[in-house]
Amino acid sequence: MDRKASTPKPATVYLKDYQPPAWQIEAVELEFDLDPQATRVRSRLQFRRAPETGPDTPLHLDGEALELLGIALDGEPLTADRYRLDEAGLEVRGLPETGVLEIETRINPSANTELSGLYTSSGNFCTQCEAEGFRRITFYPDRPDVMARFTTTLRADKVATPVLLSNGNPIASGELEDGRHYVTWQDPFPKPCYLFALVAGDLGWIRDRFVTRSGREVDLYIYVQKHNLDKCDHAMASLKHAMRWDEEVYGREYDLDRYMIVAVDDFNMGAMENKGLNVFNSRYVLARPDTATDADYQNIESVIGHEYFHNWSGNRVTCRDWFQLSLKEGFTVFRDQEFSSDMNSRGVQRIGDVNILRTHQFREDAGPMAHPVKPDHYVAIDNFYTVTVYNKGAEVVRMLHTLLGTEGFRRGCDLYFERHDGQAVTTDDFVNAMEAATGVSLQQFRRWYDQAGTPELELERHYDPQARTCALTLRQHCPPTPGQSDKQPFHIPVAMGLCDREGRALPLRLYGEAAAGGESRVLELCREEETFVFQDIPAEPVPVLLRGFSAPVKLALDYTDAELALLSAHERDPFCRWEAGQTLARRLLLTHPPQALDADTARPLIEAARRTLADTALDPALRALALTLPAEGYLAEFVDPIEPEQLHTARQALRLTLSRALRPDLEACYEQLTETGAYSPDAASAGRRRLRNLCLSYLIACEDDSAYQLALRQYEQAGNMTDSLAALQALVNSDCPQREAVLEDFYSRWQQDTLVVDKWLSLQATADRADTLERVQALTGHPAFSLTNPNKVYALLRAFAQGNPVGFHQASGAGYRFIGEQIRTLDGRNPQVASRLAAAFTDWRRYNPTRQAGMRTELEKMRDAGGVSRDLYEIAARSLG
Ligand code: 0A1
Ligand code: ZN
Repeated sequence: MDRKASTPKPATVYLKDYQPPAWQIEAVELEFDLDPQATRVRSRLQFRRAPETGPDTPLHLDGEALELLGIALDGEPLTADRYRLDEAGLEVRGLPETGVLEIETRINPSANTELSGLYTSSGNFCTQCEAEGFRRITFYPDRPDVMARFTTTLRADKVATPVLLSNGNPIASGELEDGRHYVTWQDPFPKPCYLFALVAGDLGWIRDRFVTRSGREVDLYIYVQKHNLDKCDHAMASLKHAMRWDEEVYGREYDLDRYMIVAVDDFNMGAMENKGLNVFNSRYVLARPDTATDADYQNIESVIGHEYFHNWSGNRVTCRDWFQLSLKEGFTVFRDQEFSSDMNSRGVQRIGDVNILRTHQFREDAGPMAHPVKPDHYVAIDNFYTVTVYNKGAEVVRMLHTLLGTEGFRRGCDLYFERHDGQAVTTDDFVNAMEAATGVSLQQFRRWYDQAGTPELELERHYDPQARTCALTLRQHCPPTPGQSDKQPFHIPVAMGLCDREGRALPLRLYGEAAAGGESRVLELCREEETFVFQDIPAEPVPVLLRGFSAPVKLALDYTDAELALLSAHERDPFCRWEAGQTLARRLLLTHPPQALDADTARPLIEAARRTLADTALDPALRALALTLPAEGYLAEFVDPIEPEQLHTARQALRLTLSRALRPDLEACYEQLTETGAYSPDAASAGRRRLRNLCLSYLIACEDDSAYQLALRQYEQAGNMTDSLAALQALVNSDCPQREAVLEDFYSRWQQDTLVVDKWLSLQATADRADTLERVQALTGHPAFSLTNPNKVYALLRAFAQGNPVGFHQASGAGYRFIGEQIRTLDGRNPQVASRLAAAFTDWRRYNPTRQAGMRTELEKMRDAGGVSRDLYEIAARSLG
């Protein structure tokens, strides 16, 4: 069916149309009679007309998939002429300036497959209200600038549903007739409805206590399904670390008597910062050494931190409208990145964060979905929980930190929280506070919020031996993005240094300065082109730019291979040091055909790798990062068109060359790092495992029996999931005759643990085999898979579409057809998950004509399908342009 003939085009929402709310809700009382098929929701809304609002202005209440049972004003039922009900909600006319509206609705949580609003997961009730899920619970002005005090009463069967939770503190509870019971919760902080939550079910919990620095006692709870109670300790420890860190680094204390976290298996995203009652995807809570990898432990710490930090950056101060999403998300990602840096290794964290940004965000910024950190229009806001809003948004906050310094930035944050506590504000308010607290003008800096696209920086260097000066000319340019053809120059902080030919740092004195100002400094590039002249430079130096990746830009440097080798051996900034090695590897991969990537061609890289393997003074995690070849997704940014097979073959060829040339070194390093003690997820131990498992993955590239035996032995003897999974992955990607048997063994051992089964699915979806597509297709019928569980869809289908470029982009187009069909099926059940999966098609123009045609056909089918969701329509239509 053609969508245009059947369904009107979904409406676009524009930032320029923002109007403050005509009505405020001062207090809400909610009563839930919980039942899986028919939950009744009674709400009492204490409303007040805003002073600027005319007396005839109706009150609009959003509502979606609700059955209206009754409506009354100040105790009197409302007659039908006073309100109008349509698909978007309810409009009530002729209201007094203030009063109480009572509304009763009925909803069906067990039929809620979108997982937005109130739904059931493993028989328990839970909610997801961000961004616009509250309107699927009751009629309400579902916008973040309407903030109210919530009191919530939950009633349910006492045996089936012993635990009844909502935001704030419990103020009453008791028994009811017919075996039911109730609990009433009160949240003293006014909040937008997207922060509302309820959870009810038969859950177990662990409990702990945190004393804030002013001496307040806070009860901490983690609720899970009872069989998972032995997997909560790491999450609880992470929470306490996060609470302490926010006090120490930002001076922010927790504000309620209790903090609750609930883990659920069915969740569209990672986790949600509902006031005092965070709901988490169970993958970001549950960990035990035998079931979770080091990466899982790390992610749990980071997501627990992220949601906790939202209590201030998001909840106490929230967003005026959804265009301001990065106000809370960019800032909070910056905060969680810094938290992880302080808990683990700063260098490793930064390289990981830059990798995500450059592989995913740069790609988004260069494609049809490119949008500013503060978008100016959307069809479905759920599509804008993007790497641009989150990760580029965090880079923008990081640049503010770099420009203002740690103390200036902290003063700015203090002022921001002080000025706006209890308010719904904009990214401009955030920058204003930074300016007011420091006196630094950020007028031009604001462009980072409004202009999409990744700026490109070019460096020209000139050394004058007579004058002993080194002139660095920096030029910036930003390519056009959809709807923004001309860009104004950005305000770009460039952290830099100069070093001599032995790798020693040189003191930096800019022309006109009386004395050198250290060996590292931040240049501010504001115009399209600027020249910085350094004095007293005895010989031609090697410039080191973007230390710590100080700005989200692409930097073109004309380094010689010798300069790159020097930096990769001596540069003190971990990011720049790593980057130099990656650039060397990238040059090799992109300038030679795979068959030419032999030991002769790769000699400089082999020697650098040999030194790294033996450099026991260097953090093993940094050594592992230095030895990891650039990802295919990152290499793709440098070629046109993208030929996935070519990139893959080149990378595999270089891996084999390194493996053969370094075999004894790899074996020695592997043996040296063998550990026997009890598992600990700390950064140092995880770093050692990372390096050891990287050695294993190189060794198995040789495809011989001794490497297979090594991997099989590790699989059998592993005392933790990190080592077990790394061995399994090495085997699955090899031709080892036992690979199928080991895969089966893994499944039979772990089939009861849904999160471990996700790993098993992903391994197969990303396997480097000719028959992976057929395997993935077959797995959609396996009892371990379910299209209704987002984690399963991500583990199998997204892993294939986004983590297996060779399989997905196979020349026959079969990968496209398969994923396209899955997306269309999924769209009828869960549009958010469907549109996330559709992201695999958005940059179809980057491929050759045959692939373009295959991808475009699928996008057209999505866009034109009858009854397509707003979410999927927007992704498909924007992609097609
Ligand atoms: N605010 C959450 C992310 C989140 C967003 C939307 C959701 O449902 C559509 C769920 C969670 C965070 O940043 O952690
Ligand atoms: Zn967030």
